[in-house]
Amino acid sequence: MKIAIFSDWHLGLNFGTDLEMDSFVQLSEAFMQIKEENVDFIITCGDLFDKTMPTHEVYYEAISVLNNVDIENKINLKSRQERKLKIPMIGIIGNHEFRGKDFKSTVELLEVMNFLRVVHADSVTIEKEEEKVNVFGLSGVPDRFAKDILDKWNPTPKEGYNILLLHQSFKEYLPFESEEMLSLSNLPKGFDIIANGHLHWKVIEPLDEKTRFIMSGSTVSTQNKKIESDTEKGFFILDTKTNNLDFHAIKNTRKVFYKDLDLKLTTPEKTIEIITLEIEKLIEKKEDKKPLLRIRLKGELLKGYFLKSINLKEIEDKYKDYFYISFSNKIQEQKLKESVEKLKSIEQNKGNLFEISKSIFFEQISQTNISKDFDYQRFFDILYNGDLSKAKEFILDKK
Ligand SMILES: [Mn+2]
Repeated sequence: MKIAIFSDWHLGLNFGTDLEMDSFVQLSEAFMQIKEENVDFIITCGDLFDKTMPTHEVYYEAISVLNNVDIENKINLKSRQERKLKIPMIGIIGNHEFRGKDFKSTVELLEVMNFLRVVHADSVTIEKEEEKVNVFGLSGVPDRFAKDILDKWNPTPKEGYNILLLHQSFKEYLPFESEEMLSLSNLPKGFDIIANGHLHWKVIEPLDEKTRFIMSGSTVSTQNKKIESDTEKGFFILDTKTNNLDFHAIKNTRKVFYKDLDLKLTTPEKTIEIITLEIEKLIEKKEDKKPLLRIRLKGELLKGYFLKSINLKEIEDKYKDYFYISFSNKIQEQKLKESVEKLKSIEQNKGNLFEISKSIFFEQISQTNISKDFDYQRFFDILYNGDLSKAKEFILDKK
């Protein structure tokens, strides 16, 4: 059988902005490409919608896209309510849709409209001619429970080709270590394909002789992450007879540029200059659709300069005809950094609190326009003793 494997459509992403139709347009384009591939059914690994409770406008666009999908249900795939589906599609619920077990999710709403079959801690078997494909699915669960739930459910491959759908974080793909997250080594054995959603970039990783772990990634660009900007948006086509797995990039997607700028001891003017230079270099590359430009800033401002002087809005406005620019600004002020370090040293040396507060006080007050012969030491002592009326008198007297 031929199967299209998707994840993370995030329908309704950026709704209410210029980019509001991207999630729908790119998914429609993907469905058109699938039509030519003559697939038997579609798999989707969660996060079909971006918001837990989308607006009617988002539903309207989503249902319009699904109504236009032209893939005949030749395999007689039915929903859990035993109704024949309009699209032969199997899916799980992602973290973006989960509302608690007492509530219906958007994916279950699509199921009751006969657009897909939901599998949660369950499996469904598709038969066509001599072939059997078993699709097992577990909707996205909180990472700290994932291992226990998976162990308890203990999905066991059956006769035929076996696919497992998940929507979880995996240690191997995230920069931060967390004991709570699943690791590839926790995955059950014996499956042909384990398809995961949740992480928005493409991955194919052979786990052993038999099993391949795959992530299709999102069909629309969602995050200011280099890894997401580096891989194409698309879906897999799996042929269970040949075990062939091909990634298909979606055509006409909006291009994403990504710039990582590490600025060592800079000024606000220099920062703006460097960003402008980088943007000017990209303007040369003409694109059909106005591209996204994601800029990540790191580094440190020279002493005496402040973050509020870096006017990023000005840059966004200046280049708004060329790019949709979004910034992630991790530049630090010296002041801020020093204060953080001082606080750290207070933590380590609580006995010295008096001296540290005194030195912070002197430093701050020396930057004001109080006259040079002002007796900081005495003023500090008055404040330290909590005599505010005397402190006020002391200042008024000095004026
Ligand atoms: Mn997602």
